[in-house]
Amino acid sequence: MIKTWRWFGKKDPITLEMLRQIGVEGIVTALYDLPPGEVWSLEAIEDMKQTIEGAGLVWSVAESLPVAEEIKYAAPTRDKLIQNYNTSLMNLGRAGIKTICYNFMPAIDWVRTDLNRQLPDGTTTLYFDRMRYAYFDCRILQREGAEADYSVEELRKIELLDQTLTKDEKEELIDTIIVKTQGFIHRKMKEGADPVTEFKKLLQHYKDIDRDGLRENLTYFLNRVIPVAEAHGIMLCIHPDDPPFPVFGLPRIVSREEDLEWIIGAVNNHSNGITFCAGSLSAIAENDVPRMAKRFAKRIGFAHLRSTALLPEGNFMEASHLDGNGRLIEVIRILEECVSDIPMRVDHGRVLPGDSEITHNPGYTFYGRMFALAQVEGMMAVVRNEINEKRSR
Ligand code: DNO
Repeated sequence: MIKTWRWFGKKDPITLEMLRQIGVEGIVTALYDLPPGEVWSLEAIEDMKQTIEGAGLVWSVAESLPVAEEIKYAAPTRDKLIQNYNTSLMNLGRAGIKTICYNFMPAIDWVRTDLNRQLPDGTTTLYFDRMRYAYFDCRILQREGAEADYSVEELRKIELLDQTLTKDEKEELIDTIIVKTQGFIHRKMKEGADPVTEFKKLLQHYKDIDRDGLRENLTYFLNRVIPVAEAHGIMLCIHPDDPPFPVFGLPRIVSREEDLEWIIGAVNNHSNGITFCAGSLSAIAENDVPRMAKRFAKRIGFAHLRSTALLPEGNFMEASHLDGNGRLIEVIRILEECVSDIPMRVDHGRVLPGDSEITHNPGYTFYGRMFALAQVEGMMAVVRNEINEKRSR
């Protein structure tokens, strides 16, 4: 696999020079200044490409070419937005960017409740605490009917949290769940807007959309964009839900083996691909991540390598890249055997000494990711050796 790195553009304090020096081969980036739905012009794409190539690297993946919410909830404007999406696809294809990552998570991308959970060795990691999430859902968001999603015991814990969480902790929960995590991946809050009110408005659009409805909207989208992707030699790779279960009463349709099976069958075309995010998929016990890698290998165009530690009571956190339910050694063995030429990047590094001095987006530290990349590189080297030996026998 090709070693790539998510880079946040010219404003990213982690420079392309730094990346070249640590052995990164390709860049994963997006035109972050453009809101979802807007056309990526050929000029803007070429400009980004030249910046990357000027530093001796290549632009391997566009992540994400974001799908506007209106497409996900089937607003009357969706056809126009799909047209824009296709124009961006064509422009990317013309510029030679052939791997594109997107997701179809309604209203909210990845969800964590704590961005700096202290580990015993002093480093910090991203964490999902089910009760804090539930507290946010029932008491901060006050989502209608939310209580029905929790057990009596859990509702009692929510009540307890209401008495123990400080005002600052409550504010921080809002900031973490709907401002910081969402902010850097395209959905910036409007200046001066109240995040909770904004998020509630967004949820309203999905009030009548269930799992089947969302599947229908994804099919509608795929039927219109995959032919364009195919014509330009592009593989459009859907990113799994993170975490892979419904949140805030919203349907999630890219979570399990059966979902991936359904998606690749919905439009049976090689351009309808998968971003194999081992980290997202590993956040529920029922997902056998290596088995999924094997089953869908032919449609995997891009890999996100990280792993999850599943904890009691529905909590989880990022595991070491050598550990956890992602079982990366096995995943790497499968991907190196079946799709050795695809780009991969590590994801969600810990915060290591020195990282707090370099401004970074949550999960996207320099040293933490460099450390993970070295671990992954080591696994890849061993696996490649094994494969070569096997093949020469
Ligand atoms: C979070 C990432 C996601 C992912 C997008 C892809 O850190 O895993 O933001 O890149 O959902 O569309």
